Amino acid sequence: MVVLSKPTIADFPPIINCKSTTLFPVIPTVDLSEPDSKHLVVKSCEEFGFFKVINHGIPLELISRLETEVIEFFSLSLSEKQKAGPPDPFGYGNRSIGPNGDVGWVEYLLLTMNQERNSQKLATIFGKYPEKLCSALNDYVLAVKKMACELLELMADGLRIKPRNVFSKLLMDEQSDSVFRLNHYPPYSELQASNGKNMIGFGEHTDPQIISVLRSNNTSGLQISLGNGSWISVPPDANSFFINVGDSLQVMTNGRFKSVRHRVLANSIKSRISMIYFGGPPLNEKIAPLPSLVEGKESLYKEFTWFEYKRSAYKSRLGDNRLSQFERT
Ligand code: GA4
Repeated sequence: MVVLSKPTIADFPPIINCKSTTLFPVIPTVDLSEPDSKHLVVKSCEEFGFFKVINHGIPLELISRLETEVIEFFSLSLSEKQKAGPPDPFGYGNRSIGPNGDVGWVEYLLLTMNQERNSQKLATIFGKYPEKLCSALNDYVLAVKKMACELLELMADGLRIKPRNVFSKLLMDEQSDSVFRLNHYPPYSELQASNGKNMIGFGEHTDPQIISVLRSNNTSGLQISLGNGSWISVPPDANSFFINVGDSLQVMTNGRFKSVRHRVLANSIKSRISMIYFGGPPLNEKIAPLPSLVEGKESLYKEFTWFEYKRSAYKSRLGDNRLSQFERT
């Protein structure tokens, strides 16, 4: 078994008091082998902006092949990994998240969907074309993107929007600005967090894109906000995927779907590994509420391009409400 080393994290990580956390009563669970899952998909996106997918058809072998490579990557020495950093925004990052001072108990690899650029970065570590990692990545991302498109089509169907590829075409576009993230949350010793408080792995935020597809190993940590100050811990399930509605989908559905606020708490005993595909539109794509979802109501958001939204996101702090400046007043 490969033992993951802890990243060198010099000063104190963020710590929070987590009194108001509960276990998810029942996680909305969408069975993709069920012919009529679109209603549950829509209901979950409206209520939580979050659901779990089972019977997804993605071979577990494909997932574990990538996970093995990822564990091997994070087991390298810090100086080796740092050769693929700093994340600008792509590459290896340790503790620091984004360009504006956010920190977490996490190390990660942020990758573009441009395979050429990824392999150039990774080649700096592996000394040659990092074939095994890149091929596992390609196969995984292809499968997960296909599932994300299937889900987006179920959403359009469930909302009775035509054409049903109105969302999925944005991910299928050659210019789609999608991102892939590999996170390693090392265990922290109880001593590092004081008074039984929890250490923040990845601070609360919403995802800017359309849809996020997360898969983690069997270590807990993910929490979802209910919007009333309470947080719900999501029991891990390594054989399933978890779906987040992103800010762009909230806008396109004129606020009907909720971009879910979420965070990750680090675990004191076990490493958590997560892999997330963030499906985004092309940079020049105009994001605005779909006319059929505005009919008879007011449009809640101004139109913006994905490029404009991203530019403002990279000026923000992780926990900021990035959509507020695009709301119609
Ligand atoms: C949150 C969702 C994705 O992980 C991410 C993150 C990005 C980064 O880590 O570079 C951001 C964050 C995320 C939103 C605000 C900005 C940008 C860090 C940050 C402070 C890759 C993304 O697309 O947006």
